[in-house]
Amino acid sequence: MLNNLAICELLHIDYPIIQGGMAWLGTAELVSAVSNAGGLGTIGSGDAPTEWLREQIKQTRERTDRPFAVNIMMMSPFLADNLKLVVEEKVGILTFGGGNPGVYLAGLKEAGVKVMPVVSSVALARRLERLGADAVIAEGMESGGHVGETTTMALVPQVAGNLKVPAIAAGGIADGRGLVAALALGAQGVQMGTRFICSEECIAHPRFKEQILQANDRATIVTGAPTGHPVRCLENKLTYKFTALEKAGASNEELEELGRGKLSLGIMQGNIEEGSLMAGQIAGLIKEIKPVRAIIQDVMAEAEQIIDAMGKYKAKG
Ligand code: TUI
Repeated sequence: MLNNLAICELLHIDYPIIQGGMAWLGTAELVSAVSNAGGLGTIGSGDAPTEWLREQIKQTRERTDRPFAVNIMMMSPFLADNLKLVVEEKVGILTFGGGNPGVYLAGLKEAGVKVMPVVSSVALARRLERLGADAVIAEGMESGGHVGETTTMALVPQVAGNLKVPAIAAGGIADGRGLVAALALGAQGVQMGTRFICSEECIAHPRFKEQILQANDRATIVTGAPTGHPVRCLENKLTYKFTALEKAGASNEELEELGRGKLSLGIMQGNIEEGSLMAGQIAGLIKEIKPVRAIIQDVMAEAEQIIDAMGKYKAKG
């Protein structure tokens, strides 16, 4: 079951599960584990320099011969060089986040790269399909990190219903129920970030993982809306500071200054009060750190069980 999805054929993967290309955490360890388990791992280049990305591509290739992707963050200071590198290195699949990659699509298509931009609106999804996107990842505001304004529940059917290319659902998904819901909404598969942070292979600091395990349904908050870059994180001392500054009408420069360097402080160094702990609303559902293979197998088994059980809703007669 679930082995005839177009997205699996497009990406040459076994299961319709993509690992979100998280900055700092989408490293060779996690990416190769996801791809080796039959999903699509994604290197998260974030705002990392080109040499870091080159090394991660090399290390990923040493650990897997399965397909994997690179996520390019549109706000990266190394955007142009990172794009050049992924074309040179013949990375077959790219995802984009945090902005509109429209101007790069024609060149990437010509280079034979499959492109799957992350979108948070139907308008951008349609524009990018017209420009040659092979699929889109429709990400709802439940997700961690940089967020749009529409929920996954509302966004996915509208994106899927307006596009010919496959849509992948992201934001608020961490188990088989989420996968089945995504398929019901017209998506071809799911992208998960927070669920994969709580894997054995993810290099996130153990204290960050533990904060996700301790989270409940209301543990996250969005800050940064006044700067035009709203970001969802686990609530902590840093988000209280952000909220207070925003209420006091602080300038963009002040807010950006407060945010500088805080992501690695939180997720890599484990400073859970002063650092930025980007995570999605589904954190409250995650209660266990598991190997990547178990995460993927459990999601698939649960999804298949639900699809079977749903036969009971068929009308009689
Ligand atoms: O990109 C993400 N999530 C992110 S990016 C990010 S930034 C960062 N900050 C510090 C260090 C490292 C990285 C953190 N989390 N998700 C994908 C996503 N993209 N969600 C929403 C969008 C998006 C937003 C606007 C896509 C396109 C877009 O275009 C606006 C336009 O120009 O139409």
